[in-house]
Amino acid sequence: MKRLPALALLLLIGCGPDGPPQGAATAALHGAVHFDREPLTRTGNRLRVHLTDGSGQPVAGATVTISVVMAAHGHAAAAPAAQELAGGEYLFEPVNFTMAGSWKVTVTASKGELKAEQALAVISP
Ligand SMILES: [Cu+2]
Repeated sequence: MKRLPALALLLLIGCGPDGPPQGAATAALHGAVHFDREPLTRTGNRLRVHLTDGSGQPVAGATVTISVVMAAHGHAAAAPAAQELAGGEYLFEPVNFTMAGSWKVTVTASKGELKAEQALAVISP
């Protein structure tokens, strides 16, 4: 019973998983984007997006899309839909390039009113 006050204090400070997001710190969406394997191949690449909020907590249930564009030629390649994995991770597979050269892969993520976008310049063999 002596330790109860200390425990209560810890719970107040801790970020409870059941509570709704609060404050400005969580009102952000951050994405870390990477391919599973580099250098890239023409087809069959796997792109992962890991979403976190302003507190560094994973963000599940977001809408995440990619576009695969070769700007120099003014064309795009078909992009797969996201598969949502656990822990705020989203997988795009396969990411295919229809020709060798410079491509831009743009990731757009949104949840509620939060939005994040990140573009990667990549080279396909
Ligand atoms: Cu092209």
